[in-house]
Amino acid sequence: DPSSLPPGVVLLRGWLSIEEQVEVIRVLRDLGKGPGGFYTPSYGPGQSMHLRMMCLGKHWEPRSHSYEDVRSSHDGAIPPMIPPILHDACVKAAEQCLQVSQREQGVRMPSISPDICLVNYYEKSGRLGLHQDKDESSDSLRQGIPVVSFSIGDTADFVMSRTHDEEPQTLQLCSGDALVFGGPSRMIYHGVPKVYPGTAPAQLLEATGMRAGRINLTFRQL
Ligand code: MD5
Ligand code: FE
Repeated sequence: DPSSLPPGVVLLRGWLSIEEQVEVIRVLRDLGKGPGGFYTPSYGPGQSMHLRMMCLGKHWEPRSHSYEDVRSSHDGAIPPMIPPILHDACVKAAEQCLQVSQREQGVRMPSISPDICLVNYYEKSGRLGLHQDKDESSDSLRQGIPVVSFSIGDTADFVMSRTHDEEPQTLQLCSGDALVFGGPSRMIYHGVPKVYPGTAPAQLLEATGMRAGRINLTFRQL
């Protein structure tokens, strides 16, 4: 029930067609061949994240919770630019979500001009603990500039809660879904406790040769 989502959170089920999802996978594969491809981020010794990541536009540095021009704690690679096709898909999804949130939730959110796209790759046991996205500028956070995300591949449980103690609300994110968080929900706690292997659309696997796993793209304005 989308009307039960917190104000500023909008879910567009099946926003990306299978053809668009296939194109995104192709673009990411090409980028992954060069420097700046997928790696396992780590907060420090013995503190690796349970996913692989590729940063586009900027590097997100877990050790300092900051954005940098190079992968300083990893290999010094410079992140690839955000390809125009992904940039445009982000802006288009955001525009639709802003309309929906204004109409259905009475919430006004600014648009987004994305500076970074984090690509998270979750394998079978991939997960992401409960956290807030708060490494962007105080201006960006204060204005509630939304974060836009696209899910591709296996279905995942996604949890969110307004405070650390409240019982989280669980949602399933499926291949092609777009999720936007902004306005009063920009600082909401969220995480990905579980992915369901083997749930990706057969057409996507056939067209890409993609194996099990979930890809999530999040776009942010710094
Ligand atoms: C994911 N990614 O599925 C998750 C959630 C991340 C991250 O949380 O920080 O890379 S995608 C939905 C999302 C994205 C950004 C912010 C919020 C939710 N939020 O503020 O709740 O890989
Ligand atoms: Fe996050």
